[in-house]
Amino acid sequence: MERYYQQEIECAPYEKIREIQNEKLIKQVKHVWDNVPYYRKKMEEKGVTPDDIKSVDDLHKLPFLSKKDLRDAYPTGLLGVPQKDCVRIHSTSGTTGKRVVAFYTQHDIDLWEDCCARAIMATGGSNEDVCQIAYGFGLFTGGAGLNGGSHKVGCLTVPISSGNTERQIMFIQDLQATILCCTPSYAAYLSERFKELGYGPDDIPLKAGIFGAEAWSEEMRHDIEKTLGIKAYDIYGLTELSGPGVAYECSAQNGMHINEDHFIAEIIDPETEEVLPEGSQGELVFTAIDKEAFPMIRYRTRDICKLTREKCSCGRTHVKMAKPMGRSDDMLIIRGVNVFPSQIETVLLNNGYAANYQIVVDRVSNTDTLDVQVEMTPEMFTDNVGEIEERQKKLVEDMKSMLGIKVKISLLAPKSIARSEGKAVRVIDKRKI
Ligand code: DLL
Repeated sequence: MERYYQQEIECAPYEKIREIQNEKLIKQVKHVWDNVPYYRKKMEEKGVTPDDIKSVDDLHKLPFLSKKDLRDAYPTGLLGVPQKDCVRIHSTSGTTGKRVVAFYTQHDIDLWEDCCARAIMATGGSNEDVCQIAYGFGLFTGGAGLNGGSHKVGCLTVPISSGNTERQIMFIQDLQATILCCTPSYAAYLSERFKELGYGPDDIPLKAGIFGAEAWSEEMRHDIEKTLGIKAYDIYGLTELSGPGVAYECSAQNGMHINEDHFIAEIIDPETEEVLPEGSQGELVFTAIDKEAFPMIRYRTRDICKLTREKCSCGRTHVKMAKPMGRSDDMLIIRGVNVFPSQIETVLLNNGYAANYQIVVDRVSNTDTLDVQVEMTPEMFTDNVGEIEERQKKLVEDMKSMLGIKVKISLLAPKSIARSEGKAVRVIDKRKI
């Protein structure tokens, strides 16, 4: 049986969603014009006023916001309400430049937690469930967002945060946790530990996982599902827009429904900034239409993906986004060819490797080099040089047909790459150091 948290809106006819979006967008543009001088200036520069925005069809007239704007306006320059009306901040883990600090009123938190509650119920969750939240708590939005959603659903919530893998396993077993929320790379690590400790899928009480915050492949989904004996669902979001729950997967497990009563999604060509027709691949842009404190309009996420509005078997009507290929800034340009780490992951997992890999990029004598370092699984591990060479050769060939370029493959012993408890670091680009 399909479960919904707010069925009426989750399954509303498209016309109804559009009506809500039109109404909220008009109001939001006025709110920003009146209260965010930074964005008002951008609108004035583009020669657009709130009177020009009568429906979603006029969205394209509005200026974009980018990460650079967020840095320039750091920390409070994009606030839409007096700071005394805000009740919380969260922040990105940005390693370059200034972090993004996002502000929330109580109303903003409430809507965000509703989105997370929708995501939990879309996996079949209910107040019968024990929901273990192994995303980090603190400035990162993962822990707090799903914690709030889990409360709204009425699950018994285990706010364990990330890390301490042995304790995670103890709680899952002792409290009979049924839903696990964490990054996919941490879920893969937990699967590995369960296996090493001799637990098979039938010994593990979990039935669903809600995994997001980083790109992960279908192959990784299958591996985690098999080892833990669960259904693994994707969840997407970003700090600037609230956190997890901007979009989430349903029982169809083939793309994430965007919560369109709160966010309007567009796909643009990242070079020309032109809006692309539905079904095209490009950069995802979001307008948050009912956030008070941090009202993002046409925010460029830099995530590359596609949108589709096909009828979904779950009954939800909100548009779906495909798994993002990665961020446009994760895209590597190797000898002029565009390479996404997720493509490399697909080749590795299709060849029976686990997602324990790292990509090292360098420039040697003016030529880009790409070295894929991947652990052999304990079953593959051998000191037979011929066998290792065969394996390397096979991966070089498969990478060539996936990426169109020749890469170097280094096969490592099991456990040589550090495991991740949050977002995994997949790429080391020495060209930037
Ligand atoms: O990662 C929010 C989140 C927490 C989402 C927990 C899901 C679960 P940030 O740290 O601001 O927020 O990072 C946002 O992470 O622009 C994407 O590039 C990436 N990302 C998030 N979810 C996914 C996903 C959180 N399901 C950035 N697949 C986004 C691929 C994702 N990438």
